[in-house]
Amino acid sequence: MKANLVIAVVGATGAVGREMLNTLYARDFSGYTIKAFASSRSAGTKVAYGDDEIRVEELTAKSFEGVDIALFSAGGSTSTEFAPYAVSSGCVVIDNSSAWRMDERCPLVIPEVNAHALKNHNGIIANPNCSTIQMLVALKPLHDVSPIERVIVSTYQAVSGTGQKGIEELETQVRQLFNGMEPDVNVYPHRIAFNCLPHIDTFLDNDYTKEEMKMVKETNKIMEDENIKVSATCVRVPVFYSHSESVNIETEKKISAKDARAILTQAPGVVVLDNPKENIYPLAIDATSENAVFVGRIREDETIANGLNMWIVSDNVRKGAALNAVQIAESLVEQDLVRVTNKLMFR
Ligand code: NAP
Ligand code: 12T
Repeated sequence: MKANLVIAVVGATGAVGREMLNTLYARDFSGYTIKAFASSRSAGTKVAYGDDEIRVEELTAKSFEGVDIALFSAGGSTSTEFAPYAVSSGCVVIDNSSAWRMDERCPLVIPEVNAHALKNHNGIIANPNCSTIQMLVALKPLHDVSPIERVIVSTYQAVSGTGQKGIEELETQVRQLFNGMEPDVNVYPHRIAFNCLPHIDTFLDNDYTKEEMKMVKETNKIMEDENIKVSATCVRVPVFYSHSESVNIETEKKISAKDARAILTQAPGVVVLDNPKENIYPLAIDATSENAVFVGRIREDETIANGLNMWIVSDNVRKGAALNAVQIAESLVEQDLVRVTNKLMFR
């Protein structure tokens, strides 16, 4: 890859930021200059980068001078405020928050699905929601064989999606319950330990949650097809890492379960684990710290002519966030797209 790029991780002390540093180190970026930014709270602390440590700097409007690519994962308000400063410094932003995803100026990219959308980027590229990413890595190869008309998805989402505080909330509640104590409820509206909450992000006027509507809108944008109907129910479960999804699709023409298995076995980024007689199917605990999207329980929906059911599992912090962002950076480098043409686009 092109040498001497400077790459910044914004939100470097968070659950996603740390994984971004691990992913950058593990892939082809080990020769690059890496910078780490967070809020004033952790400025001066250190984060691990391979065997080295990087000093965390406070994020300011001037942080992006000399930076080629910034990977943001410090929440939507930080992205809204600081991504425009980055672009005006000539730095390309890959943003993990939901701030820029539906902005028409910003491509929304899963490299296995729509790397071509990077071509005309304007400086900010959005990383989709974790639940959307793993679903579409598995559905796009089927859609290419016969267009998907409708998707019904229920998610089983890990607490790490809420960041470090979600992980600590589940840990603390489990410890409290095992010690006969009343658990403290701080992060979610109800206890998450030994429970399932049909509530991720905030409720909207249509009684769906924002998280559910992200899956709808992001699918249409990434697949460049407004005709795909998506109905989602997003559920938080007491799992630390990796989201699982029960997905039902209806296609224009019939795809047999056997053909679907063959198509997905060839698909980039997908691993098929589907041997029910041997109790083999994707599991959150097996997907964790893996790069792939795992698909199993592939079977025909016997209630309609052209329907399939499947179970899709992936590490939400990895492919759902850090890895996808780093793959976007790799694709930008490969396609020679690390440049900003209009520094004032977002000011
Ligand atoms: P986290 O563990 O809570 O980490 C938050 C990070 O943001 C920390 O590094 C924090 O730094 C930094 N930060 C907070 N406010 C800041 C500010 N004003 N200026 C600079 N840095 C600031 O959360 P996480 O799980 O890593 O998630 C971070 C963000 O990534 C989320 O808010 C979300 O937007 C996005 N995300 C996306 C996906 C996805 O589906 N693609 C999945 C998970 C998360 P301090 O140490 O200084 O507090
Ligand atoms: N609320 O990137 O809580 O839009 O699991 C990702 C994960 C938002 C996002 C979660 C969320 C996002 C969650």
